[in-house]
Amino acid sequence: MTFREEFDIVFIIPSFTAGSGAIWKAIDYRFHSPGVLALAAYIRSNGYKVKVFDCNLEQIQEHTFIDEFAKRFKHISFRYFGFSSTVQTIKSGIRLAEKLKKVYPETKIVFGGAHATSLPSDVLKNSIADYVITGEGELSCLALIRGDNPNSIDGLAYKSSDKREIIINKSCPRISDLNSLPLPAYDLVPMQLCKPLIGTYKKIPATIMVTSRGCIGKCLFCSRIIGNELALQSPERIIEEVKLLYTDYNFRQIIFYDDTFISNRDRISVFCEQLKKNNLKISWTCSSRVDLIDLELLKLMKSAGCHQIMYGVESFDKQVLKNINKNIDPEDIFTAIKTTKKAGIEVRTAIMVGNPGDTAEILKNNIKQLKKLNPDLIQVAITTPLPGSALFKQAERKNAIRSYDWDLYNGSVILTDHENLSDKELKSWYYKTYLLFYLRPRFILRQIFKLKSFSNLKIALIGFLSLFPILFRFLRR
Ligand code: B12
Ligand code: SF4
Repeated sequence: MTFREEFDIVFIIPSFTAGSGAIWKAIDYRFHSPGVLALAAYIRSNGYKVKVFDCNLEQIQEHTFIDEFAKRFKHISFRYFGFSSTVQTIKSGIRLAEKLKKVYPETKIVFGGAHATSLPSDVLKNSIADYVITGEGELSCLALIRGDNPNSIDGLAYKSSDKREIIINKSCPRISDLNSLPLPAYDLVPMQLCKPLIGTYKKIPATIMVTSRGCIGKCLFCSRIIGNELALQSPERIIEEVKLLYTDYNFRQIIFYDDTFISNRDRISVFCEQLKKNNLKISWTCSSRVDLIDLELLKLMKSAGCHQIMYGVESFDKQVLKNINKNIDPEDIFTAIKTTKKAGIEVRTAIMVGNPGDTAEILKNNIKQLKKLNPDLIQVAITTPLPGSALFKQAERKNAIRSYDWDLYNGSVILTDHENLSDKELKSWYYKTYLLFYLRPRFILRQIFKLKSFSNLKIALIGFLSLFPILFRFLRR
């Protein structure tokens, strides 16, 4: 007789498969899921037995998934399979759940994460999932595993016993004290497989961390799945986690993936001082809104190892910024980029093509301003009605969504008609923004001057080569 050890849950992160045309396909990067590791640590700290199977980090494809799963967990049975989802992994997650259910019919299936939170009914209707957990997972998932009655679990959505009805309970109260959560369960995944996106790191090995939850912004295109209230880890808690990654996992670069890392000036100042005091020689990057920084803070950040900041610029047009509820002024953008460069920190900017109100003139001016301000890197996306965003709800109300094939929601596909620009024009501006920015002598020369080692050269070459698919598509049009 074979002994099977019973575990309570295995969290499964499907592999991220960018759709065709996505720039990301050309540039390979992969990380663990900070949210799942936080959740796994919390469930484990409450006495339950947990595994994590991160197909994204381990690059396990769908066709080998079942064999890999059976091999890895040969002597283990699970009470729950917990699938994490984003818009880009939901289709694959649903297929993997079906495969697993065939082999392990007794195990209950629960979905969580950004996509399941945004469209719980849709996920329950279109999959064999028994449950969906919306928002932060800790409290609801613990209650489910503990065996609480489903109708008493806040944040839970499920099918009625006759499977005819979908019941969505009220949302779960937010966790206000993030310091009370255990450190993420990094030991449950092969962290050494983390691979950063080109241009976003100075040292390797590199990984990501998230130190806050929620965002007070109300941008039209964004799915704020955790909500508008901001909860922050203390600087001491951030340092504790950095130390763990530095000492036990040997990471030398941290990419802070918070929506806005700099939301509280004091938190960042103390964090920087403590990094220096603890002699943690890491390089790090983060993101910020353009209206939250000043030269003094930036200089302190630089002295503590920050070498790049990502700003969600989206557009340089006052009216477009208003249309997308960004609540910033083009002047704030100019000031932020100039001040950041003055402090010696690299600037990465995200820009969008196809926002409400965009015209050819506006998109042309965006490129002009980008060239003038000359950030170190730009990232362009076609405005996408991400499930969970106000833009998605608006488009749904107008019956304007062209496709619900979630694999297409990758930032390079046009999914709704634009009021001023044809598909052809939008695509053309999308490619042109990349090409006219990167293929400039000024940009290329700067990259050459920055070359200090063979690995720098390798990074620059990969970056350069990744422009070819864009150039090819642009010329083919
Ligand atoms: C870190 C991050 C990444 C990392 C890691 C991805 C990951 N799987 O965590 C990387 C760089 C790889 C990444 C890539 C992408 N990302 Co991203 N990313 C984020 C970011 C900034 C933070 C995520 C985070 O850690 N949040 C904090 C934790 C606490 O929240 P959480 O991850 O949602 O997890 C909690 C709950 O959702 C829940 N939960 C999660 N999984 C599960 C599973 C079960 C079973 C249960 C019960 C609960 C549960 O419990 C967790 C703890 O409370 C979010 C924005 C945000 N603020 O959430 C975007 C976000 C998740 N990303 C997004 C997108 C679009 C992408 C990309 C498609 C972008 C691209 N074109 O490349 C890719 C897709 C990657 C993928 N694997 O699917 C969107 C998803 C939108 C949507 N509706 O699905 C978000 C919401 C950004 C946005 N505002 O629009 N991303
Ligand atoms: S885009 Fe950034 S600033 Fe705007 S709501 Fe989303 S996370 Fe907040």
